[in-house]
Amino acid sequence: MKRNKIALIGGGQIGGNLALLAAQKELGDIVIFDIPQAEGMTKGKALDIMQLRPHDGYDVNLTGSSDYADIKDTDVVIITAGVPRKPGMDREDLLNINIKIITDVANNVKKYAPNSFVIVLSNPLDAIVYSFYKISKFAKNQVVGMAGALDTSRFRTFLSMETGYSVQDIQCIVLGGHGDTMIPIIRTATIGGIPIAELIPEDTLEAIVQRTRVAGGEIVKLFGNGSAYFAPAQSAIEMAESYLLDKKRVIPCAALCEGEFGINGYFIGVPTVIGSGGVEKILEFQLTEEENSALQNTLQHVKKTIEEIGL
Ligand code: A3D
Repeated sequence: MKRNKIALIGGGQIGGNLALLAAQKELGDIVIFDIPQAEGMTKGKALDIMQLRPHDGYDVNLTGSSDYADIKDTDVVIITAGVPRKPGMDREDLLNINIKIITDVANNVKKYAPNSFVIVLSNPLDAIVYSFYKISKFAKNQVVGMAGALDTSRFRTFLSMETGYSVQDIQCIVLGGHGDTMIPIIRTATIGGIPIAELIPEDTLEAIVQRTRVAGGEIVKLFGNGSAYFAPAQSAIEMAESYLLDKKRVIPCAALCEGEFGINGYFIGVPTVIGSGGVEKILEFQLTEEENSALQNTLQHVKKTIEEIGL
């Protein structure tokens, strides 16, 4: 069987961790791509990870490159190219810089890896994934944004920290745009199958929801320079793995809605099924009036950013 090939566009903090995780899971051969000024760094990271493989015995090859020809025939492309948030900067501030970058990336991915499944992480996420889709003209099932997987794991983490119970047994879903307007759907959250509202007082729960909304910013502040990278990388790998192994995991992702949840023509965080067909399905379910108006609110933010891009 031919080994899969994974291209990481952007070999920075998340890119390096993606390479490590993809190698450790033996998802396929890995190309770490970055701009020419960072070519040495991509080659260094690739070689460093190559040299840790003997410890665990996983047989995939890693290379670094700044030549797009090296991503030819890739199965999965994960895009982190861009600049991360700095303290005081919100995701929208990144827009102008990152839109230029995604235009270049989309044109090259289209040229060299037209059949790949593309996972976008660059911020502002909902707008950048939309731009990639518009510029590349890829099919809608081929393009997805990683956000909900991370937001959900943050929510689960905080619930576990509060209760002391295993993260493994905590289930929940976070919908909407990737930003302060995201919507953790509390009524569907469970711990070991028990509705969470039965286990955690309302005010504590509200504080956890609020912390989840600003969890990215909390890490930006702590780092003082740059944004989270371990958990974002793991979240994207989960999505890539579900595609490559046709697992059909149900993961909240920024997917193109065409009528689902009353949203038309925008990428926004919704529950998706990811399998060998890419985004195979968006799982729609009935929202309460309050959840629906929160979703409309988050949609307005996404729309505003997209209007600024003018695509
Ligand atoms: P960083 O370590 O700076 O890596 C970004 C890399 O992109 C750098 O190595 C750059 O050289 C490279 N790059 C810049 N321009 C290009 C280009 N034209 N082509 C290819 N590569 C290029 O950042 P990071 O890895 O910490 O974060 C990457 C992105 O992910 C940022 O936009 C973050 O805001 C975003 N991010 C998203 C989430 C989500 O949950 C959606 C979470 C954390 C970070």
